Amino acid sequence: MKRISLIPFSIVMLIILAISWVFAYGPCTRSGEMAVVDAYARASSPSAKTGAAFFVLKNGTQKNDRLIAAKSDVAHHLMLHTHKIDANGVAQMVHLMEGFAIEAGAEFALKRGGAHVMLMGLQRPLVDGQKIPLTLVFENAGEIILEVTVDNNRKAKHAH
Ligand SMILES: [Cu+2]
Repeated sequence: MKRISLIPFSIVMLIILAISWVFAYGPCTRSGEMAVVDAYARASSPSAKTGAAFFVLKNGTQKNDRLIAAKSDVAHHLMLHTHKIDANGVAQMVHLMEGFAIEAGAEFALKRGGAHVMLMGLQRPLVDGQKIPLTLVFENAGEIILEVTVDNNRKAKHAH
């Protein structure tokens, strides 16, 4: 009797495992959604009036998308910046009016020395461990509201 009832149970468990696997690791990262991972913010220096936020965007949707704006009450003005090397070999920050493109199914990483959300005119100091609110505005995905942890000591992974 016990042996017989064990077989259907293991089949049910296999089906549950299969379904949960599809949900967890399906064809896209969280299928159908724009995901924001590994977000952190830092001040340019301890007394600086500017800072920056970094994160990785994972476009799990079927559409090419674009981060077109960022909002937060922590700073007077937020801009989408990237770095470009000028004729003298000096890195210059460039304001991207068109924002950051994230193709369908692709990732886009904001990182030190590259693309970043510039926080201009900080309304309060960025203290390590504090969370700051950040709203990201996408062309297709709409608004994503997140909390970003301040980490002034984080080392740049791929800074030039
Ligand atoms: Cu900048």
